[in-house]
Amino acid sequence: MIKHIHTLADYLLQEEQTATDASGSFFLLLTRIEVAAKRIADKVRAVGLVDLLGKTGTINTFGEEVQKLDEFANQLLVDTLLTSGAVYAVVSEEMEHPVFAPPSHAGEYLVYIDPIDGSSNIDTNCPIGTIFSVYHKDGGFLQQGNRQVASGYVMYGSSVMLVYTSGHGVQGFTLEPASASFVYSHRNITLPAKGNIYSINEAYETLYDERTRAYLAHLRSLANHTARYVGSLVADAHRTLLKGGIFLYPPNRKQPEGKLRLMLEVNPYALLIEQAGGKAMSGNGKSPLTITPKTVHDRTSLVMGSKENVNLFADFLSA
Ligand code: P6P
Repeated sequence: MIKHIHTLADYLLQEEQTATDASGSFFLLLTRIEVAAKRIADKVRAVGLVDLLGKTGTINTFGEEVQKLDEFANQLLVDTLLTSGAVYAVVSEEMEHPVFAPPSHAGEYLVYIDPIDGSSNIDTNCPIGTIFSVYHKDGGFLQQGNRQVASGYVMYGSSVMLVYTSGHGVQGFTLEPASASFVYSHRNITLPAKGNIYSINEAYETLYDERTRAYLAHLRSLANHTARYVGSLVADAHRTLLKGGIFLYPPNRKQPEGKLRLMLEVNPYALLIEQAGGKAMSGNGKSPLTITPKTVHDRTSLVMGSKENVNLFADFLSA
């Protein structure tokens, strides 16, 4: 029997054929993200040998130290996207303001990127990733997350995976070294309704509010729960998508608004988790996808994962 090797390009073409308003530029956009992902993966694989370890010595506009790989990945993604003909502008965690495609190449999409998420883990060989979120440009730069056309991530882990949703479930593709193609490996990723893994930075325990602390104490009283925290959102979220449970980055006294970026980290994952049958909520107990951003760099808190786990946390919040 012939085994069909279904690549990302095959899947995108198939999606385009069924889409009513297909202009072809979504195919172009995702295949450009794919090219950039392969090039970043190539550097990540040998980051210790290609002088991309460590810091650039510069501080970004948010007061964060810029890693060499952050700078490399940001420039590569910006160049690859703005020359595609599918993108109008790029918003990046590494840049204060959007960058625009030249008029000759201006396309229909706004693309929001975290070029290397988890960059503090680069030097320790822990999984890191690229997060992306796509909107139509007509809605402007401050759209609610429920207006996303698509969102996804590339995870540079023991294998390189590209996972995305365009509103028809969550699909996963694994980079096959032999063919250098992203091959369809995870069809319609769906979270279990309940999981026994919780993921939170417990070093901040004393900074969390008492209801969050009561929730954590409850989890610890359960025999079958276990804690997993990489400190790289892409890694912690990927595990949550595949195994269920709950990921929490709640407000704490030092970061009362939360740490994660609403448009660049939280909303891409809120869409993925909801498309995979899970639930996401922000500080107000509602889905982050309903928040109207004030700036492209707004921060918020995030709790996401299996519905039963997130609902139990919500019960503790409202106790
Ligand atoms: P903390 C990485 O810097 C990041 O933005 C996310 O990838 C990750 O989930 C979070 O911050 C980790 O933050 O405060 O636990 O180190």
